[in-house]
Amino acid sequence: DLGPARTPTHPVATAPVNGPLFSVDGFVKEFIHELNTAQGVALARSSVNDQYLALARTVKNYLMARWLDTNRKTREAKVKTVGYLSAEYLLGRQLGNALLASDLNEIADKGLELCGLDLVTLRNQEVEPGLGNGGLGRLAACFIDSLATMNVPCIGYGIRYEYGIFRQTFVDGRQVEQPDTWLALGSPWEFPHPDASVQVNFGGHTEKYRDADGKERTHWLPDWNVLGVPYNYMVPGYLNGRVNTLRLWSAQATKAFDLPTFNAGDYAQAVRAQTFAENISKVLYPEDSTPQGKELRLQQQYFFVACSLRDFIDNELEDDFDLHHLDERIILQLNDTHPVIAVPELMRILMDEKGFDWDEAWAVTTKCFAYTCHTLLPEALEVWPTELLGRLLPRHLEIIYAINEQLLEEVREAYPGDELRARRMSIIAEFPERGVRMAYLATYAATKVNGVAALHSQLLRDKVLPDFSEMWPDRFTNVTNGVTPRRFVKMANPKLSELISDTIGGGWVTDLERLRELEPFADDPDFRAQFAAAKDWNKRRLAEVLRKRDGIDLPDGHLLDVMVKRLHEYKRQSLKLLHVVSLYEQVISGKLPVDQLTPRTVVFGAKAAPGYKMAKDTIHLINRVAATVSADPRLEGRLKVAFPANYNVTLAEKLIPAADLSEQISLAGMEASGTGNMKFALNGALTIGTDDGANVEIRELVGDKHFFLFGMNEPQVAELGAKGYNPESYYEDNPQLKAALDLVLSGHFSGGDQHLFDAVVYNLLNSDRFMALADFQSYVDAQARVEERYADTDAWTRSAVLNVARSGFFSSDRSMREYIQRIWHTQPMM
Ligand code: NTF
Repeated sequence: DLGPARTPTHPVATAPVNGPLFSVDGFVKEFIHELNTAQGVALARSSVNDQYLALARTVKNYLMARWLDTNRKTREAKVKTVGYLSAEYLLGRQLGNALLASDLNEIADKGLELCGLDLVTLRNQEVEPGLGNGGLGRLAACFIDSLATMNVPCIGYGIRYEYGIFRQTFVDGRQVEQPDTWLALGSPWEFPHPDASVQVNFGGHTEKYRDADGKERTHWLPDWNVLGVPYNYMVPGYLNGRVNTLRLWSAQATKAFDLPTFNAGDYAQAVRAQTFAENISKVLYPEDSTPQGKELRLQQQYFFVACSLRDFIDNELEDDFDLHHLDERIILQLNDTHPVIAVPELMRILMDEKGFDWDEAWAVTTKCFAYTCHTLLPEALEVWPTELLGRLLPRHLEIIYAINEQLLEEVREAYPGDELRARRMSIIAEFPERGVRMAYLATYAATKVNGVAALHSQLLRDKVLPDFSEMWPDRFTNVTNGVTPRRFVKMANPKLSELISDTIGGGWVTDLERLRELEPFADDPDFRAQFAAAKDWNKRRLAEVLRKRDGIDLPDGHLLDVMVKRLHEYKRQSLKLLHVVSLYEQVISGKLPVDQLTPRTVVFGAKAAPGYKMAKDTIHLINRVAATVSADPRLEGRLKVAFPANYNVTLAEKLIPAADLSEQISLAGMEASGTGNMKFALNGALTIGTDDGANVEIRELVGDKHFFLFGMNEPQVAELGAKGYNPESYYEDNPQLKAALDLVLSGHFSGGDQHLFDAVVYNLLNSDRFMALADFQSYVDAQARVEERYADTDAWTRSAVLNVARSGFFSSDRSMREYIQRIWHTQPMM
């Protein structure tokens, strides 16, 4: 047992080895130096952006010596490293985390004050790097934070998108996407190393030849290539002196431009190759859970994976390292199927470049990869058409075919005569077109395959990969997701953190199970009062943010009911909306006296994939309902709906600590895990949720009494589906549901237009793939229980305290410990 993350040896470990002096004076000196020399301005003439950049560089300078030290020690120790391969890292702002990790908050605060500046203002200047879509990318960011804090060597590999997840704006209530120009004002956190660029090849064909020993070998003759330029980012551990690396790749043309063509006057043609190459890392694909099989996306995937393998083999290992032992030095974690092309790439390197035989190469490859699946939706499992894959990566397609032959041979041997099974398990799908099932390829090649919550891992075995789990049961395991307590409690919720530390000491930040020690204080009225005061402070802080950022007024004293996550039908924002519409309808129709309504503000935050029509229509409807309900005097300010645009990590850090109620209402069996659910519980919100994903584990831990469960469970969903689901019957049989839907159909929220929201409403009435109508009554009933508990302030706060005290399990440190012990077999460094 590795035990908890190492406790900080502060202040010794935080004292810089070679950096600026760890004092207010030392800090000010460094800051002014950065302002003058890197920004080239005097303090008196500097802009807030100058000041922010100088501050960021100052903090970076403090971390620098530790980073270099970490790199040197890790190299010398020749230990096994985690190579986390992820197409997304949703990092959030860097400054606050860097200050926290290096214990510089107080010094920076005082130092800046001496300069007449304000730390909060400078922190707000930072544009977050939004290099991910949602949970999958944020999970990667939490994991690398935990590994650094636990002293585990890790390199995060990914793509330096020039444009991250789009900036969402609303125009007349509809989502309009703007490019995310996160690099425009400068990016002080990155270190480009053009000198360490690597070449990545594409296209062309393969040829067979005989090597010196007369063995037949293959050789790829690509017809175009690009350069991958590494950009390094620091990943500082919390107060432990370790700084790991996140290495993101940017694509560049191998040749800047074609001089003869330029001289001949065809400027556009002269830079064509450059534009083409740079497109590869230009923009993050904005689809969450539903990938688009676009050629550029496959280019991105191969690009970053090829760069990363090359980098590790050529630059991180010693020159004379024997690659037969590669697994002693790296475990490559595949974050979903996006990096799975790394499997044939490693086979290609070992065979075509290093002269390994097939069996030798396969033996090494299968020890070096582990695969995490993050979904259950069939449409989210990537299948690359062989036509496309063969055109872009001909050698890799050959290798994949050979891997598949070997797989099918194994299957036929294990299950003689079961040709159907062989066909089911084939990595190559034949319908609707010939394609490579990346999840099957990953599962066959990996040492371990894991889902991200207990229920999800079970369904993964039983429903998504049943044949594989039957054949290789030991390969499958579960690691329930977690979130970093540094960013999402300590940093985002300073008042609660202070209260916790005052009560049980500060050790919880790296040993989150210690929150258990808070349990007895749930019955202490004094503690509860302080706990409630922290929540109030967070609400006031949120109110200020929303007023400035969105012009939204948050009423005082309301139950703050929050649903923030990507907009997806399976997550059922429409179910939440139906509840709101129903409350509103009951008041305006006189069925419910307004003074019986629990004063409530419902906050939505959600981006829709730009091409996802139903999701965008749902956003439009939410905005129209928000405008109508919030403006209706009959509600006497007792019900308000707010939908701040552009929900991102930065907003999450303000919203989550302020929330009373956390909405986790996906149809059972659809949400792989969820991680927002964990963040809310850890910040003292109560959950209203289905028996889905990690909700199941949250409820088990916090206790039924402190969790508002509703809806069908997964077997019931399966049963209803099998029986034949008829959403309209729920509409006909439930007057409250009918009235809510009829109000939308009447044009009440659309200025009399009775058809504006037909797509949303008739989708629910006629198809309702995610059974929102079936769960409506149960949801409404659960909301009534929420109101009852909320009316009893002491009981509510008691439940909230117990949610915090019992959620320590959901630290990403614990997730990492499980990966280390059951999957990676790596060691922390001392
Ligand atoms: C997401 N998957 C799941 O939808 C979430 O439930 C889960 O918490 C996160 O992964 C992290 O594990 C995806 O985004 C994707 F792309 F895999 F569908």
